Amino acid sequence: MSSQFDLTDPENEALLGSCRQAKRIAVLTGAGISAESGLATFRGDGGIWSKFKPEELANMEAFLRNPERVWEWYQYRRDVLDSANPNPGHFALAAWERICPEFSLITQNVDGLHQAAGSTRVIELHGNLKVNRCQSCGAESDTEEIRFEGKVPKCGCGGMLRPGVVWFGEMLPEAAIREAFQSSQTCDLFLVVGTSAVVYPAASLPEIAKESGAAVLEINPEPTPITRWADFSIRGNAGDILPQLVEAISIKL
Ligand code: BV8
Ligand code: ZN
Repeated sequence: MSSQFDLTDPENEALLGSCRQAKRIAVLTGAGISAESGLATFRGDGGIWSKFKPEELANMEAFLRNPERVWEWYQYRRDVLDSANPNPGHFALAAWERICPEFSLITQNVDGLHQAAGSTRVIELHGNLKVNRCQSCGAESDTEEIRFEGKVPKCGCGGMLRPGVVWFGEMLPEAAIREAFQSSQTCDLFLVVGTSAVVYPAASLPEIAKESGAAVLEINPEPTPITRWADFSIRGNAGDILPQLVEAISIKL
């Protein structure tokens, strides 16, 4: 499906109307919005998980069983991230935030590209790849001086450091999930961009928004479990569609 978003299609008039009138917008993004920045998604062809199983790497048991293996994977992802930049999809959401009175950007991504694009109200549900956390005392540090080169990095207290991301089976950060639920319950437009909508509790947010009366717009080249009940579903790449959408509702990028 081409990503050409046909502005003249009368069906899009209703969509553009919802976007123009929206005063309170919440957005949920997933790995798909960073695909055009060259970062592999989790479940698509060649996706990160396709080589590994989440149970193999992104959970505490795997870390305690083989911390070097888990660190090797996260260091690889940090190194890839060093040469990744925000793409037009990230910049379009940052532009939209600047003109919308209430705009919450809820992300499952741990790559920090929304902040790099200028988004300021970013809720990171699954943590951030560029943070380390101590297994023993919980102290957090950034990754400037910490690199995995074969030995598990240690905290000043002697505890093992782990990447500051949320693993399967782990609670999401209290404040992040509270704010995310709050924005989903009060928004009048909820955008779902670049997520397969299979990871909970993040995937429950669009449902909550819908039940609370918001219009739900999905942007994804593939259908997802949300497609069948979303108010609008655009088949296309976020980096193409979002700039056209914000242009159409006349936001200067
Ligand atoms: C938890 C961080 C409470 C690490 C990740 C019900 C309720 C509560 C929990 C559960 C539940 N059911 C099951 C669970 C457990 C589990 C879960 O959801 N499992 C799933 C797999 C069934 N959830 C949890 O464990 C969560 N914790 O619930 O705590 C608790 C605690 C104890 C006991 C019970 C409950 C923690 C989940 C967080 C896991 N951490 N990542 C890391 O990154 O290494 S998850 C990982 O998946 C990433 O964060 C990723 O963001 C996330 C979701 O994936 P997507 O972002 O959607 O990426 P994906 O590749 O799947 O899809 C990409 C999409 O983009 C595709 O649709 C594709 O078509 C599209 N696309 C591609 N190109 C483009 C595009 N779209 C637009 N433009 C493009 N160019
Ligand atoms: Zn410590």
